Amino acid sequence: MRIFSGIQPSGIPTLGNYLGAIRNWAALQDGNDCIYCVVDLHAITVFQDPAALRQQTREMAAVLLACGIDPEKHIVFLQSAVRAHAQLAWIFNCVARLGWLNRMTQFKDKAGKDRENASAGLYVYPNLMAADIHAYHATAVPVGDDQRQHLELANDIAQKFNHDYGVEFFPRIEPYIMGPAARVMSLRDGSKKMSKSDPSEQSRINLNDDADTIALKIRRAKTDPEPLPSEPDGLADRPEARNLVGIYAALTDGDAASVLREHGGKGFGAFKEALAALLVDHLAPIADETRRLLADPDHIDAVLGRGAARAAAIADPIVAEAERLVGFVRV
Ligand code: AQP
Repeated sequence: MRIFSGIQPSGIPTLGNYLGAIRNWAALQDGNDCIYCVVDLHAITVFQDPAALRQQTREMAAVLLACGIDPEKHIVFLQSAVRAHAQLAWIFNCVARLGWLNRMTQFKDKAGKDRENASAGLYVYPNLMAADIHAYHATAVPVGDDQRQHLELANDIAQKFNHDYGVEFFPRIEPYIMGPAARVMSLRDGSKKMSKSDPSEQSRINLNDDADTIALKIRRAKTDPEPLPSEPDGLADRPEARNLVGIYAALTDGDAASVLREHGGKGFGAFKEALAALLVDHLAPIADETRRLLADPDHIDAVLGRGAARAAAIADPIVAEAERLVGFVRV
């Protein structure tokens, strides 16, 4: 099975990125052929300061390596270094229908009320994402729950391409949405997902937060006055409590029931302390290793350079064939 997934270097990766995606990427390496991409073309759909983008891009690559992704057995690279992504995205811009893009909830969330001022890139973001995956004929895509709709669109695009050109060229892809924390929510608002670009620093745990910062953010996380219920049903109308229990479950490889067997009936004070300790245990080694890797940016660049060459060797012939099917003349 060929696996593809990507992450935007649009800030410091969060606990949501880790539990919803990166941790699963690492786990899927055994027995699969994995291609993991830092999607910098996607990041600039919202303005990024160039110096900050360069820094965030290397940081994101370092985090992936620190989380155990093996760039020798698998492929880790930067999206902008492999031209095939943008080339196929243009073809997909001409295959996808406006009506399909109009239904994308991520665009609505990110553009907010000021739609007229959003970049055209943000609007066609899902077409580029479809190209990222189909340029490798990948069939499995590990993502957080927020990306489910984009993957359905990627399948619609492939199906329409195959139909329009009378071929069976792009395969169907399956989302891999794994674990009890496939959608980690903001620590300040249980109805909003945790995001690296949320203006509120208190809304998220960053993978480079130190122990004191993690403990403080968890202590300040929004909750309600009731103690924790003893059964998962009792979390139904309590999004903030459900979120913290989901994070605890993911970190202990359990589920809401196992967490509530241990902590049900207790107040949030003790539970938050236990959760903060678990988070520090998990995240401190990643932060230490990320710092160590970042001390040698030439090594990171060399890893990414080798990854890009190997990625292009797979994607270029696939995209060249898509261009031939469309009818482009090569002389
Ligand atoms: N809160 C989340 N819970 C679970 N999974 C999440 N992912 C993102 N947020 C959560 C998953 O992380 C992967 C990489 O995401 P991305 O960086 O490509 O884009 P995103 O989904 O838009 O993530 P952010 O953190 O919200 O970034 P910004 O703030 O820049 O938009 C994806 O698999 C995603 O599902």
